[in-house]
Amino acid sequence: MRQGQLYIDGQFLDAADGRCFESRNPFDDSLSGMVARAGEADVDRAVHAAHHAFHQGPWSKSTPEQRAIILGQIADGMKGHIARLVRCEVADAGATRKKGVDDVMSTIAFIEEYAGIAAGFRHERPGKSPGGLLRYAPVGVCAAIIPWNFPLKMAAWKIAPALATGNTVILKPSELTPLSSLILAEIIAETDLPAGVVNIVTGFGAEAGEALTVHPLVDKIAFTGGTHTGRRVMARAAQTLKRVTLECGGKSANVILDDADAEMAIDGAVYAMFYHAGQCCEAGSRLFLPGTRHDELLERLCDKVGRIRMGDPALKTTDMGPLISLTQRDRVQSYIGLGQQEKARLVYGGSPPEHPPFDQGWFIEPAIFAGVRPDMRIAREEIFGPVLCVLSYDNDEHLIDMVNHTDYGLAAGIWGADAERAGRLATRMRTGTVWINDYHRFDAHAPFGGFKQSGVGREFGEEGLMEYTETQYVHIGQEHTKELRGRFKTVVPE
Ligand code: TXE
Repeated sequence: MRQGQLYIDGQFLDAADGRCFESRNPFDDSLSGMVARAGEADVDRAVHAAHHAFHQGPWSKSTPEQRAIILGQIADGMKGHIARLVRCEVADAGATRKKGVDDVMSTIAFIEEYAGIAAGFRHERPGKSPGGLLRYAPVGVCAAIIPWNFPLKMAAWKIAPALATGNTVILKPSELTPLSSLILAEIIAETDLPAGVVNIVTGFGAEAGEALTVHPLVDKIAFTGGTHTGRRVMARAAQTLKRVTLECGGKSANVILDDADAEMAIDGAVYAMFYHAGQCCEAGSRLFLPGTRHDELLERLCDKVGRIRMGDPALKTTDMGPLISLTQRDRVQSYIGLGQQEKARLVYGGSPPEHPPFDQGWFIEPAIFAGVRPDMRIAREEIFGPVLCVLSYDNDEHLIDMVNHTDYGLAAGIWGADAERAGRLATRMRTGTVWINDYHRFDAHAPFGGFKQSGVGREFGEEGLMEYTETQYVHIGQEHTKELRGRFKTVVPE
């Protein structure tokens, strides 16, 4: 079992009031760690450390190259702890071994990619008006609040762009999955990053999370989590007009066109929905089948889902592990009951297996509902578990109406042979991402985020980086151009 402390101002500390909390393994409810429970006083201390490091320390004035070196050191440090990090994501977050390995390796690759992005970031650029130049200054103290479905990945998705642009950070991982962030703290402590630039506080949303959202010295909140929580975070952050980026829920459409290769499309649909037991914000949880091929594709789908191997996430052979918590399983089960009440047809699974080894943890069989209509609650609300809603469409107009009939707008998938038609449909979808003949594809250069109530702002790409900067316009009167050339030499012409 791991013991974890808070990481504040370069030091490992207990909570000021000495409190701890348990982190448990969702496979068998065993204890996976005991960690410090940050309260308001600890958050205040971490924020002051980040504020001091930003305003008094060298970090915010460092060059892009220096930032890239530190990001490289973090990635290299992680390479020395790969097996440990994978074990941690499996035991603490219920990731299958395959997902755990993918999470750790892709996190390392992502940070390395960001080191390159940091090195190439042009924080001073010529403006369009004469004598004008644009500076992209760091926002300041950034609080990153992250969920439990991709704990290590999401920590990196927030910390890397924040550091690449010269900010300081307080990371609050989910109370359900605090352990990989603490390994990350150990790794960061070994780098040359100045104390106080990254601080990690483990604790609960209602305590540590809330304290961050209203702290006057926090300049930006970068949040990933449920839409309901996102709304509350934004409302509280509004008291001090913090910059806020939110990556919230989704009810993403995955569309199979009538000319699609059935095998590829059904494989894609199963991957889009059931990866990590459906606990992905971008999960393809509404599957649209053409009326003309509905029965054939549904049969293939049930057959394919029947081959998902549910089991101990630590085993290499397991495809699907448990849900994160009993609360989450109860929530998913209640939606399965609701779907039946709404008269959708449960054509596959949906029960919690009660025999060993499943009886100690938070398992539920994958479920498929057919005959789903767009106005049903199971088609409109995020379930965040392995429950797929299948809808049938008559033509492209009918399809687009239903795809966009949702409060969410995170992602969508299209499977088909006619690229021109798929591209045309993509432009009519009100979502931040559209994957054509692919799904769950993330890239440090590809902006990701939601239309509508799926979020505010973008992560990744130039757009994502800009979310961690403030634009400063500097005008240089003609008579001073010469003196200032030295200071702004990258952009003031000779
Ligand atoms: O997430 P929360 P929960 C969705 C999904 C899921 C639902 C609830 O539908 O069923 O949200 O999950 C912190 N102020 N997603 O309750 O509450 C919390 O400690 C500040 C989608 O577990 O959103 C954690 O660190 N912070 C999502 C983080 O917010 C607060 C992934 C996320 O927790 C807070 C997870 C508060 N008042 C759930 N309350 C996605 N987009 O991937 C909580 N937190």
